[in-house]
Order: sequence, then C-alpha cells, then structure tokens
Amino acid sequence: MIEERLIEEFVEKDKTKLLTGTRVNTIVRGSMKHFLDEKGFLEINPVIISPISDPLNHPVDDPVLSYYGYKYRLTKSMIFHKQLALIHFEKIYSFSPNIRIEPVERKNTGRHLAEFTQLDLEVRDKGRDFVMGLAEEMLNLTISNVRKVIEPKLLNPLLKEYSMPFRRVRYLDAVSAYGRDFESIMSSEAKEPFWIIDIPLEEREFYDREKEEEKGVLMDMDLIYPNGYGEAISGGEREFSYERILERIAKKGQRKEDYSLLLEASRRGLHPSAGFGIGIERLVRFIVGSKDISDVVLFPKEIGKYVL
Ligand code: ASN
Repeated sequence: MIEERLIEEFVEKDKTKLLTGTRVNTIVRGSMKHFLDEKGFLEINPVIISPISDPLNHPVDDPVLSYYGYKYRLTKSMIFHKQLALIHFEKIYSFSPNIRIEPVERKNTGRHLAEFTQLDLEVRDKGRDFVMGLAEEMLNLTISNVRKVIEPKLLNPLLKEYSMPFRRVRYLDAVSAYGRDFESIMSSEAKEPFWIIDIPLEEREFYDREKEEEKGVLMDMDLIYPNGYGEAISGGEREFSYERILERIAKKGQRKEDYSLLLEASRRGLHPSAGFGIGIERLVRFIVGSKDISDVVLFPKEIGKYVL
C-alpha cells in the first residue's frame, strides 16, 4: 500500500541528518533575518496565491485554481510582488514558499524540491553590485553563525568563511571555457562560491534588466556554491518601465495579457530596483554537506513522487 510505504519512509528517515538540517535551518533563517533587519529591511509576509506569478525560464506544471471565480496561480517566486512592494517600502524581504512542479528529469539532481522556501529580497534604487555585496556578507555571516553552534563533524567538512568579493565570471566566458554544462563542472572544481554574471536574454525571464550598452545581455547574476553544490542564488536588476517590460515580454514570445497587472503597475510607475532569492533548503544542504536535499528537510516535496 502506498500509504504504508510513505509512512514507513518518513519514520525511517536518518534522524541525525534530519535534526542537523532542522537546527541549521533555524540558524540560517535567524541569521538572515537579523542581518537584514539590522540593515533596515522590512519583512513582508509571503504571497501564496495570486493572479500573477513568475513565468520562470523553464517549463513547470502550473496549475490554475479558482479563487471566487478568478484564475489564480501558486507562487513560483515573489518577483512581481517584490517590485510592487517597493511602491511603498524601500528595502524588503520575505521567506517565500514557492511551488514549482518541476519536470521529472530533475528527480535525481539532489537539489530540487517541488516546494521550497527562498529568502527573496529587493531594494529600491540600487544596482547589481549592491545586492551582490549584501549576499556575500549575509552568506559568510550565516556560515559563521552555524559554525559557532553546530559541531564540525555534523557539517560539510569543506565549509569555511569565503574571501570577499567573490569571483565573477561572465556567462559567455563560462560557456566558452567549459561548454553548456559549465555550471556543474565549475561548481565541482571550485573551492569558493563564485558569480555567473551577464546572462544572455534567452536564458532568463523577461523581468531582469537588459544592459544599455550591450543588448541581449542582462544585468543579472547567479551565485554558484563550491564543491559541486550548484546554484545558490539568482537575481539581478529589473526592468521597471512600461515600454521596456512590454518589449521584453514580446521578445520572450509571452502573452502581454498574462502580465497586465504588472504592466498596469509599471504604467503608474515602478521604481528601479535590484534583488535576489536564495534557496533556504539548498543552503542548508550545502552547509550540512548532504548529497540529497531530501535528507535535511522534514517534509521534502521530492520531484515526481507521491509524498507527505
Ligand atoms: N527570486 C529570483 C529573483 O529575485 C527570481 C526567481 O526565483 N526566479 O530574481
């Protein structure tokens, strides 16, 4: 019986990994919250359902639910709500639960869950360099807080505080040096986290800002963990003007009707901004040094599986 198997698997989970993962998760959230609160950020509550969510740059199953007769979607990222929040506030963050029903091919990556939390932040009138600096400082501080409390033998043996600023590699340079699969090769070779910057337009969503001086290249970035742990963060500067958002939606071959709320807001005036999201469970996995993200999460929504 499927229920029997499910409960059996849950009860038999490795208790040490689970406990360490859960303790690290608590420290990670607390450290990040403290860090951002000190810097004057406001924590906003997560949005779970809305008429509008992140289109993402890869296909996911995207169920529609009926909300008083209106079509709503589950949050895939809070990107648009972050931009809207900046109409009222200057710097915001949220511990945002995201649902991404990923293709089953992502089943064995060890780092995908269909339900996860990202610490998603956005800052008005700031650029990419500012939020990259913030991310580096926050990551190092979080790692140092974990190492103060958790016994080293329970953690990733390669974990340390990393020298700042982290290395930056342009996306196209990474592709010419390592080919299409550069991310996993470079992540495996690296001893320190590094940034992939200037990602081409076709590789990312329409909302990241296109460079003025280099068309087709975006003012965005991904942070990649060392030791093979892969992607940690993605973010960038944003498009905020009505005309440019419209143009970018068209370039992506998307339907402007699906983003009419964003377009309407941009007509009224959105602020220039930059921000990023960092996956909490992935960070816990990296800190603990777990091959499989499911081992450090109490109720992991594993890809392609019937789970609790
Ligand atoms: N949170 C990301 C960002 O701020 C977007 C995402 O998760 N796709 O750019």
